[in-house]
Amino acid sequence: MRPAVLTASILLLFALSVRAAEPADLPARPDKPNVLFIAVDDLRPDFGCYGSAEVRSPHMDRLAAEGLLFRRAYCQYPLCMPSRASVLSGYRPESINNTPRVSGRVPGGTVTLPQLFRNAGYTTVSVGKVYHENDDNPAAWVRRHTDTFAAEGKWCNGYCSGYQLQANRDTVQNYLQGKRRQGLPASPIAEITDTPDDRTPDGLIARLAVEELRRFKQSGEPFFLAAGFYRPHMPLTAPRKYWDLYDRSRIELPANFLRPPGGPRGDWDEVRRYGDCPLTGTMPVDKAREIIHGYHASVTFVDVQVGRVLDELRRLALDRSTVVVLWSDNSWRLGEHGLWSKPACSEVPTRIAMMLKVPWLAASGPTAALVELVDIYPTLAELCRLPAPDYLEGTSMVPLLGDPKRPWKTAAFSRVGKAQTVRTDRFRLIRHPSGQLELYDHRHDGAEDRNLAQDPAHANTLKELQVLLAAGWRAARPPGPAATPSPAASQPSTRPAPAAGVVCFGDSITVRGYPAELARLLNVPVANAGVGGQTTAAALRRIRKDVLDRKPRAVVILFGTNDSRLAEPSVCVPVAKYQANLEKMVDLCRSVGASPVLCTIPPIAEQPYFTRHARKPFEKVGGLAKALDQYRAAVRAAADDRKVPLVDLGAELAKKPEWLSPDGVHPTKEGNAIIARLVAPVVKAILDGAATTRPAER
Ligand SMILES: [Ca+2]
Repeated sequence: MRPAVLTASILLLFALSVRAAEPADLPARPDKPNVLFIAVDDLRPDFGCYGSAEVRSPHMDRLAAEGLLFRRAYCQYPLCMPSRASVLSGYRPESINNTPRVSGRVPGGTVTLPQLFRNAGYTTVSVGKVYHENDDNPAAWVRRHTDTFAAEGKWCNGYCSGYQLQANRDTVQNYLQGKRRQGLPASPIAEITDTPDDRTPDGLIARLAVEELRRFKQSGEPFFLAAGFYRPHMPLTAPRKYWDLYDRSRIELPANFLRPPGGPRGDWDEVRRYGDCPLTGTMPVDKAREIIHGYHASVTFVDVQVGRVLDELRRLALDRSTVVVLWSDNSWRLGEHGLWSKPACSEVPTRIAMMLKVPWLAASGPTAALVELVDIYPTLAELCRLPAPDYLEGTSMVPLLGDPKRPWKTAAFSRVGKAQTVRTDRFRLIRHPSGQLELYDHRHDGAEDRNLAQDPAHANTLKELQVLLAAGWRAARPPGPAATPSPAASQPSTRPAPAAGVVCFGDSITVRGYPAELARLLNVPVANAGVGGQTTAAALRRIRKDVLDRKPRAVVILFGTNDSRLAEPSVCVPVAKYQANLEKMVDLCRSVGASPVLCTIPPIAEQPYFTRHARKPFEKVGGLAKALDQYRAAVRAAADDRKVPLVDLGAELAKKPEWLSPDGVHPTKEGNAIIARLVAPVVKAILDGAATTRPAER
């Protein structure tokens, strides 16, 4: 081989090896990524990409392969209405009274997910069942196609039934109104007809979504397109060709079809309302097979409709600039424990399907991390760099996109009315309003057949899970973005926290990362013990684990941005109580030999703040600035009373407006550095043993 050829070959090899090491042809992140938001009603995570050999779903499988498939995602309320209200508002159901509707039933200042995008200049469009109520949250949408079906004819009655046969359309109202128990005929749970896809509600949804995509391609406007499909929610009205894909004689009933449950699990009244299901007693085996058959057919039918939309996105080359998320609002029991329903705290109804594709990030799934539907809102906000409201009760899943095996939430939470459940990596605990408990070990009993709540061998586990359930979702969140994660967020309660020279104890302002800057400036370990959304009241419940057990020398205490949320009575901590809480924190720190530092509340920019919070409660006390000054006065009073060094962030940051991000509350990256520079000399004096009472600057 001649040297020139050899050189060329080596260069080619080098080029190939470099190329192979890079992710395959990923587009750059667009300035304003679009969002395609696909909801599928009552979809079990029980099809192709979830490991089912029976249920065909090639389009969803492809989406999952191109993005991140969540194997353990849970809804917060296994019922359409409250689940959707939670996803779209960003609140957990209990924070909005398990509301079925968002309009008028969420706290003032709520910015719903589509509203956030609309505020940012996106064209927001809703097609099909997105909210449960067709007319819910109309202000959030530039266009809505939710009522099209009713307008086009009676074939889409009630929950967009899709019945084609006149006899069934005539009796669907009896089903909806539960009139079967009065002896009136009601429509059946399934219907098989040779209907073209586009004559079904879901076919129409796909068609409308495709038309919207073409419009967006032409106009070039950024979009948030929500498409909500009705199947596989009952009635099972997929066209015949989808039924024909499955052989009913080969359909198997669940292994625990006739196994009595180990605890109360609710009824299945929703199914008993259909004309062909038994009003009492167990489901006949033939009917059970028919329902499972129809459910499988419906999943494949919806998969084809989802595929039509995804194919068009690709054909228009919009897939390179569009984030796609697909999720189900709840799951459904297909005969497990002899039940046919969703509203229960068990594994089957609460574990849902979810997948996320971000075009500028390489496929990285699947992940077994515990995630929750309420996480979708902060995830989309972060991906599109929109200022998420500070009340959000989920956690952005963006870190999982690059690292699906990283430590994540220690638990997922769901509820039905006053029944509550917590799911950890291994266990599920259900607490009924009666006090009755169910405990399941998923390592050995994935079907939840054996309730271990009375088993003495599991008494300690039961206790631990009860503590976890009582501590709630805030204590189960993943480690924060800062260098040293909060132990509360990442570890079970019994594990001792690692020692730290300095602990920064606070809310989302702390989470954002000034502690890492502080560590760099002081060259000592600094723990970030910030938890977003927290007040002093909530923080006192975790101070032992997050602060005191670390035996720090100094503790920087920064709270108040949430305490002062006058517009949200369930969050707000009155000024006097705020001061008392701060003084309690000071005393507790000193009880373990740590020196506390108090900070006043940083400034808040009114304009963005009042897009998320109601203004009226502040007006009553003379405005936001005045309210914050009252809280700052409480910090100063606590510092005076307890002789604690004070960093007056309120006054100092007001001189440096560049510290504040556009959301009006949180620091920019530069802001973190500014806060760290203000705090550092006070902490340094403590570490040097110089400051026992007052900082030099005060
Ligand atoms: Ca549903």
